Amino acid sequence: MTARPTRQDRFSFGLWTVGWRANDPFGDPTREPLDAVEAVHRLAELGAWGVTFHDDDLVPFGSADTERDRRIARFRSALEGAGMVVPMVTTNLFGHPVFKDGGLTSNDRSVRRFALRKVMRNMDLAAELGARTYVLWGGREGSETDAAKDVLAALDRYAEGIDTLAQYVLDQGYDLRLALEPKPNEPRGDILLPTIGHALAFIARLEHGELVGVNPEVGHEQMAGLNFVHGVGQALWTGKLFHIDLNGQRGPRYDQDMIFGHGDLLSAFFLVDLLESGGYDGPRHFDYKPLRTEGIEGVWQSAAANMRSYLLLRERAAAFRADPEVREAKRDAGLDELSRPTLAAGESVADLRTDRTAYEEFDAEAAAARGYGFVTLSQLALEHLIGARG
Ligand code: GLT
Ligand code: MN
Ligand code: MN
Repeated sequence: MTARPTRQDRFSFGLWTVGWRANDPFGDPTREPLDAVEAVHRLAELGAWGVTFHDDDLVPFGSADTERDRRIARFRSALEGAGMVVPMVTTNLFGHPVFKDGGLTSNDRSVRRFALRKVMRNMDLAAELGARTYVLWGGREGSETDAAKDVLAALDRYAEGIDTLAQYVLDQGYDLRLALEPKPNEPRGDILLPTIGHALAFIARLEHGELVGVNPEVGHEQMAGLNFVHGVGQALWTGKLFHIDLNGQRGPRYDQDMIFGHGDLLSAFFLVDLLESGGYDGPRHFDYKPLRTEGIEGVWQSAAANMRSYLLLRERAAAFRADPEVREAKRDAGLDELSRPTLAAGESVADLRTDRTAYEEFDAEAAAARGYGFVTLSQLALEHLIGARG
């Protein structure tokens, strides 16, 4: 197989992914801490292009300034040595108990102010390291009981928080865009902005919405039972797909964060096809958790597996698109016709209103008798995916 990752593929990993020590609600860590410098070098060797982090991944919460400077300097020289970039940075607004009722939407105003300052401080570092995207995952922004959260007020505070951060980016002249990451639940019982659609509607009401987009994660939409390809399609259509978290999930259950392709494989195939053909040129970022059963070798094998899954799916998707039989099946299925505007060039609503062929003379029974051939197309996709064709 030819699938070997290169820097041009723009694969990136969170420090918290390969560095996850595999502590879960039922058990202790099964792996030793991983040094960020080691992570940078190993990921670079595997062909990754970038690393991302939360403030607290790099510098433990509450560290003294001298310790912070020391850790940042070490990390920087590792990046330079390995030729790795930092395309995205994010903030931990969920780990410390102070954020138990959220960061930007906590009922406690002083916590909201602290959260804003924590983000702003890390934005300075993000800009310094050349990151272009700043992710905000509001895992603690939500509630377990509807009695505890005034949703309208919380959304006002959420919008105020995001607009304040966008204003900070503008004031500082940073070349950063903000990307909101939706998730329906976990760790909160219910999280605000639970899906891509909620996030897009929220962004449309912001004062600085032009600076804000989304960072959708495969598993998060699938936890909500939604079609990730459709959600990403709508984000692309809106010009808001700023970043993406790739991983695997098997249906609505807890957040599995599996290797990309190890969940809903058909959906992963169509996702890669969409990203590669739909004009997305941002990072291919993996947000997964190496299985708790694995030692450190398994961690590196899983990092490589994510990239390999993507590259193999990219090959398969390209072969699918190029196959003459597929092209014909797509035509038969009406996909060419879907790209044609429903009204003719220059046709007005009044013209449509008086077009007898569109309604009075339209033979609905004949049109209803048409078969669309979607089964053929779907089977062709499956056969390409499993390598049964070309
Ligand atoms: C956390 C979460 C992820 C987010 C990260 C960004 S943190 O691990 O589960 O989905 O992308 O804050
Ligand atoms: Mn997740
Ligand atoms: Mn994520």
